Amino acid sequence: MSGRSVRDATLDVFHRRGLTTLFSNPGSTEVPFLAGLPDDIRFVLALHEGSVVGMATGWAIGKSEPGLVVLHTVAGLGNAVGALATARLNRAPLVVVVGQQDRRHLALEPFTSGRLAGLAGDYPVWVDEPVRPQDVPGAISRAYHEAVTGRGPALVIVPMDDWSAPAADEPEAAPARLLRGAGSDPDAVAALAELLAGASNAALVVGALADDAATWGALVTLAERRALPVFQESFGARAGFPQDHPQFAGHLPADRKRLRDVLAAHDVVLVVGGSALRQYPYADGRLVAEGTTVAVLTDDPGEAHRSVADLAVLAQPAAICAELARMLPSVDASLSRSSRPAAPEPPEAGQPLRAAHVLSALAERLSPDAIVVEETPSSRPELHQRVPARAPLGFVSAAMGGLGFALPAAAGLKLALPDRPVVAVVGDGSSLYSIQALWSAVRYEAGAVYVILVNGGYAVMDRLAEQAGGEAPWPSFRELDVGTIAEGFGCRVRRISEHDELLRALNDVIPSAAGRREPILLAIDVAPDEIFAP
Ligand SMILES: Cc1ncc(C[n+]2csc(CCOP(=O)(O)OP(=O)(O)O)c2C)c(N)n1
Ligand SMILES: [Mg+2]
Repeated sequence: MSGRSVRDATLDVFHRRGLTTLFSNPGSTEVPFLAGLPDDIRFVLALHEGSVVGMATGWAIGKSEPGLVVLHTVAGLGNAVGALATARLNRAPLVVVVGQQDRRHLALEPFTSGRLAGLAGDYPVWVDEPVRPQDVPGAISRAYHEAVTGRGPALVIVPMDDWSAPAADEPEAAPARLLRGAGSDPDAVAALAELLAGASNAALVVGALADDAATWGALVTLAERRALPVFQESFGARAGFPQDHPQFAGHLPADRKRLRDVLAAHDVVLVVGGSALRQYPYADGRLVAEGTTVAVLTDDPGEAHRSVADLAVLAQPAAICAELARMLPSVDASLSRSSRPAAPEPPEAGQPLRAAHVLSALAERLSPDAIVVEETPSSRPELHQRVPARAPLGFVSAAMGGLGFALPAAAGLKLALPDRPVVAVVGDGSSLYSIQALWSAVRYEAGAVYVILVNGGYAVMDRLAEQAGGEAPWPSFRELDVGTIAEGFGCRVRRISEHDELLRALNDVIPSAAGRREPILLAIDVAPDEIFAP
């Protein structure tokens, strides 16, 4: 034995792996680890575990490396499950340490003990209950690798007495350094090249896994060289292509009928960094017209395996696309650029603002490197039309639609990337699921701009109820004052209901958003959208 404790050895792991920002909401079972935390580990408190994990998820997405989370036994992990599922679907690597009661009386099921291993279901990429206290540091090192490889939360459950146990003087069961292959396989390139070369009118569809600088670069070259239109998958969590590029052809519809229509002209569809093909409301029939060949290129096994495709290639998209662009001859063709809707006229006197006013005025002022975090269900299609993602991370949203992601994730993104403007566009209903994240944003100087579209209710749910032909039993909440709630958490608020106020506020806030350290919430009264057809 080395004279060091399991806690000492774990802190070494944190330092070696760069896990030096720790997102948490602590409880008694975590006190033995957290009390007296060294100064070089930055502790970030969030006031609900959904916000803890949401912030860490934003941080991990922004940094492209694991975020560190410490959760409090059953109650903490239980509160975090939805956010952990979102982290998994958003492919955010997280190392999650979950506290547990003292090993020595777990058999007696004391207060705050719990059955933790299965609580988050299938969503963690790895769950470990180390057999001995001495295995904890190695398990956390392994969790780091598991989180990156599996792209999601890796959980290590640690009984509270483990921290003071003596560390073992033995190597960890995890490699010090792990390299992942990123080369392009010649057979895969050849198969895709043959498909594209033989097509008379091919198209690309990009998914969330194409959202990195290398893949954007390779896709731009490929699309330009082959004159390929590029569609964004529907309901993706990230943008896979610059949406202001002439080859960008828009977001695909979220139902099969309209999807078939949009893709009808294309004999080959190559999906890059996504599955074939992501949808939202169910509709009958095929995804694409008969005779259309569908290929998928992704490094996510699940995405490759579930695709309705003639060919799926499980490989790194960036390397393969760069190679395809290099080897395929260039094609001359002019493409008609998909046009963006013109800014709407300001509302007549006495008429309310609409989401379109806010989104087009926002888009005019956003710098190209802005990170837009979307959680505005009824106006998401409008946001796609009016606010193009122009740089990697230009668009971020919750991959499976769980509300409560945007507020904490925007704070985490801003902490990770303090020099980029971070603007969260959030529905009033959505804002309430993790509203306490505003306190953390203020406390830790995460200067995100929160644009809240206050339409007084769950507009999207109301539209869906209309489409279902029944009356919505849920009420609206016009009287609910998000601004006052935000002020209660110490957040600066501007309330807006007129067009000139809107422009003034955006002029004051958006051009300087990159340098903000203090979050601000713009509570903007808008009329509910009347149509929802994503
Ligand atoms: C955690 C969670 N609970 C419930 C839902 C279902 N849901 C989807 S959209 C929505 C309403 C959103 O309201 P708001 O943010 O005000 O947006 P609006 O529809 O008004 O644009 C609800 C309740 C969900 N997606 N996630
Ligand atoms: Mg609403």
